Amino acid sequence: MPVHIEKPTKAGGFPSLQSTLKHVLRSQKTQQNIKNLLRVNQTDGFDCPGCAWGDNKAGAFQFCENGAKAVAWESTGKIVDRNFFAEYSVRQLAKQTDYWLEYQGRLAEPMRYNAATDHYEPISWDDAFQLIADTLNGLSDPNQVEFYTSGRASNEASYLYQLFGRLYGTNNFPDCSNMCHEASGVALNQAIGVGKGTVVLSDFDAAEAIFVFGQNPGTNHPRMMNALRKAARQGCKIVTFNNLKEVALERFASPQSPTELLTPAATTISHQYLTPLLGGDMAAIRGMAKHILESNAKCIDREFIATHSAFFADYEQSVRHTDWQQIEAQSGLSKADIIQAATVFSQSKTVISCWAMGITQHKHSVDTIREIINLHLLCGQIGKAGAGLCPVRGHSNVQGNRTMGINEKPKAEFIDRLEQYLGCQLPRAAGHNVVEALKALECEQSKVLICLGGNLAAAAPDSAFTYSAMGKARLNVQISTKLNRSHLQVGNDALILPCLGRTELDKQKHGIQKITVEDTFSMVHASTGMNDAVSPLCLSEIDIVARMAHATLAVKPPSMNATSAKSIDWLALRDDYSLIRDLIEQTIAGFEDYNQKINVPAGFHLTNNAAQLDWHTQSHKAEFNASALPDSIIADCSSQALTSTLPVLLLQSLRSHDQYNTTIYGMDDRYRGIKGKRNVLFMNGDDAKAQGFSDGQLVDIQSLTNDGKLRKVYDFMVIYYEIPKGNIAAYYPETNPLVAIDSVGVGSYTPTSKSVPVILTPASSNKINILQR
Ligand SMILES: Nc1nc2c(c(=O)[nH]1)N[C@H]1C(S)=C(S)[C@@H](COP(=O)(O)OP(=O)(O)OC[C@H]3O[C@@H](n4cnc5c(=O)[nH]c(N)nc54)[C@H](O)[C@@H]3O)O[C@H]1N2
Ligand SMILES: Nc1nc2c(c(=O)[nH]1)N[C@H]1C(S)=C(S)[C@@H](COP(=O)(O)OP(=O)(O)OC[C@H]3O[C@@H](n4cnc5c(=O)[nH]c(N)nc54)[C@H](O)[C@@H]3O)O[C@H]1N2
Ligand SMILES: [Mo]
Repeated sequence: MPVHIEKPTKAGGFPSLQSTLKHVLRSQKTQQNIKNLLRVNQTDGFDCPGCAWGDNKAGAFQFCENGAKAVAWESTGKIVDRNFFAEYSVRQLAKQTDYWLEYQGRLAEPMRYNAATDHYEPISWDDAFQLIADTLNGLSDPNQVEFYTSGRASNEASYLYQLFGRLYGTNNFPDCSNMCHEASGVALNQAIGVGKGTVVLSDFDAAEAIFVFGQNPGTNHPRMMNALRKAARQGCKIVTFNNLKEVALERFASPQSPTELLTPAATTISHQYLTPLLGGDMAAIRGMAKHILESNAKCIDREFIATHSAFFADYEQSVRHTDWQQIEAQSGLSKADIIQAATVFSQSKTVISCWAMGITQHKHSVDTIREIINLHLLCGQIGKAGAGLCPVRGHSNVQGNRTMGINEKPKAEFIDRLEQYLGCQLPRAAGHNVVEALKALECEQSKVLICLGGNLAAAAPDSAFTYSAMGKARLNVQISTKLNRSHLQVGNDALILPCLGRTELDKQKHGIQKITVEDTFSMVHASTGMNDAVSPLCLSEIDIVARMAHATLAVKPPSMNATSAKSIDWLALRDDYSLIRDLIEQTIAGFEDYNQKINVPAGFHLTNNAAQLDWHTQSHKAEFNASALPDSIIADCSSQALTSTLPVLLLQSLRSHDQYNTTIYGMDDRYRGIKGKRNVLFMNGDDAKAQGFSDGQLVDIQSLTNDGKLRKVYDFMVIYYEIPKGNIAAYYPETNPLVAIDSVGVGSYTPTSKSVPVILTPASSNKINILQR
């Protein structure tokens, strides 16, 4: 029977408000959450734990529907304590869905896994820290520990965490960025000498054109929709490149505009909407550059190229050698459409390009982002008001984490300054990223896993491999707010350390503490919680990290490599976070007068050299990249794809409107018309019919990889959908078992979760779904 999907004609509007209210009511703390929402992103309020988009702290509501879900999800009345864990064994919990696990409430006391009973049991905080210290100090090599970080940790927490890890002796800092915007950091660093975007929020007012590549802001950065809506209404031309027709990028109604809220009225967002094939953006952008060069368009900024750039001649030649046939075939777009987009680019005095996971999670992501940068350099579209590059970050402080040194490959200058201050040597060899960390755990070269937030088990690729790797850790330490699958990957010993969330008051010896975060525009500002802690046994992340460090490093000389290090008073830093900021000020460039500058409501901007046309690259210029287009998108991802007898489709794994990464808030995806289910497969009707699949039929999905291992998920419902032929889409994390651990981006090591070659078969009867077992 055909599946009836009701895709709305516009995004935002009244249903957004309804949904906000529904989630607030469900939190069981309605009054508090209404108060919470009024404090989101306000002066003296807390930073929204949703996404990393910036705001101007200008009064009015600064939250969106999905920010409200994130706040209400954290600020719930339900708790998970010793009674809960006495009731369920780990084996029983592992059979539950991700939604069920997190829905049980907030983790409320520290717990230790008992392998004999298969239950988590209470442990005192002191004993937990002692266990960590004893385990770490019993290892023969500091590189046997993996220090994972997810992007919600504050600047203060992540700074202390990296300091602890480095003084202990390792650069093993895998983080969520490795699975997210890593390719952006790599490409931007190579080309312009800084791994961050060059624009600020006000640039969106001054742009004549905005290009949005591979991003779904209606769901994942809803506050960005206000900037896009305002720009569109001012006549700015927005050009979207997205594999799917995402409704918010077509028509958006601001919940803050009475007419758009209450009538069918909405603002048309995209001037042009292109639907390239998965992984085909590099070809499309190359086509734009080719048209601009071939037509010798006026926008070519010869002066900028001569003064500020290197390797233009190589690039020009590479573009001339790329033929239109390959461009059209690989992008799936017509030459005419590409020329239309190129014309918007070339005729606009100021252009911003934004991008997110649709660009970064492919095999050739680094080259694709280099091509976006090439186009901007060609037309001098960087370092002036209204123009520049904007990788739109995901987690609310993921950019700040990197600034604070959460990086498995720290820059030499960063280590130099830390060493100078500390008076000791720190490790310099590159540590492990996420994929390397999992592999090291799997072969038992690494023995301990510590996670500052996040849900590595469900976020990482190749679930079977990841579960096995995490289960081999001698000790698995999870610092978390909610129960999730990472707590269930237990071998010998594991700890759940419950922490405060953003919304909660953080009281320490020296009073109520604020923390700081950095948004996607490099604005650093303060955040203060307002609710009482969900349980007196929850500690702040900073407290937990400081006490781990204190317990571990007190008995040994700091760092197994270090000699006469300045001693760090971890507990004093924990008592007064302004002392951590003083330490940051002394050891990281750009944080002068840190404590004073965060008293300003909107905070302060970290200097971006590239935005000032100061290029910290090898050549001291902005560098063009002359890579040729990949030979083939599918075959580059899997050699098996060439010999398959069944049609090979390319799968992207993406987010629904009701989830935050591995946190599932509900079963709907309103903007795509999906209700009550997540095991759906968006498929072109012609592709489906060619294989005899009817709308609503259940199929199994098997990925084609290089190692020949069977990776399969079961019972996905085919939904006939507007998507380019040859491409399919399904939700993450349900499709993570399909992404092979070795399938990573060139130069970025990011799992290629937006290009997974797969084959489909009618649903079979014998299935063992790896996700819940
Ligand atoms: N509510 C909510 N907010 C979030 C998150 C969340 O899960 N929920 N996650 C946060 C995090 S960590 C991140 S990184 C961001 C993620 O934000 P997004 O990057 O918007 O996240 P995805 O859902 O992965 O969406 C990818 C988009 O790219 C498109 N796409 C996929 N492949 C291609 C391609 O090859 N070419 C083109 N042109 N388009 C493509 C997809 O159709 C989809 O619209 O959001 C952050 N904000
Ligand atoms: N197939 C596929 N895989 C992907 C992606 C994809 O698009 N497709 N996207 C990738 C991306 S972009 C990312 S960023 C990663 C996400 O990877 P992670 O950042 O590791 O995962 P999250 O789901 O954001 O983590 C959710 C958990 O964080 C904890 N938490 C929430 N708030 C706090 C807090 O304030 N403090 C602490 N300590 N813990 C907290 C809760 O316990 C919750 O269960 O997944 C990646 N994996
Ligand atoms: Mo992300």
